[in-house]
Amino acid sequence: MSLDAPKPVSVTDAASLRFGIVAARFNAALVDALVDRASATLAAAGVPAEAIEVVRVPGSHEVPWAAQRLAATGRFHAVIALGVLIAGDTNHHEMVGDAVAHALMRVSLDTGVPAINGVIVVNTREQAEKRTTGAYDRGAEFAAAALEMASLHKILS
Ligand code: RBF
Repeated sequence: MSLDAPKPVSVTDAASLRFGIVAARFNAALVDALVDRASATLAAAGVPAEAIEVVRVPGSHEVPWAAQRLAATGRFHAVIALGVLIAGDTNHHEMVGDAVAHALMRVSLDTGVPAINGVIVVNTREQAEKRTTGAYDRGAEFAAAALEMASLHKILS
């Protein structure tokens, strides 16, 4: 996919926004880095720590279910789904990645709560590290998308 990520827009109502984060425990160190970087970006924008709820699930396959449950509570302006799928001997990671992307889109459209797809699908651990603990700050990018969508959600509700 393209690396031409959008510049973050300035969100003026961040202090009043609430976020749910779902994080897979598979590839825990890498996903934890996404959680930390996303949370730091939300905090830097002015989101209070108590306005962020983190839920853990076993793997990326379970992420959409928890995202749906969080969204259905009505407590959140956006939900951020985080996981890291790394290729093994087969293309199982691509199949799970596709299913997760479709399911998260359904969560967004069925609940009206934006669900940010922060499940990274890569071929190697090195690629995963670059995008989680390394130079590409995908956690910050996912949080920036969540801030923008949460603010829009509030305006358009
Ligand atoms: N979950 C992930 O989040 N990332 C992975 O890279 C990953 N690899 C898996 C590889 C295999 C062979 C299996 C069986 C599961 C893997 N899972 C992974 C876990 C998956 O998302 C889910 O938790 C389990 O399949 C149980 O539904």
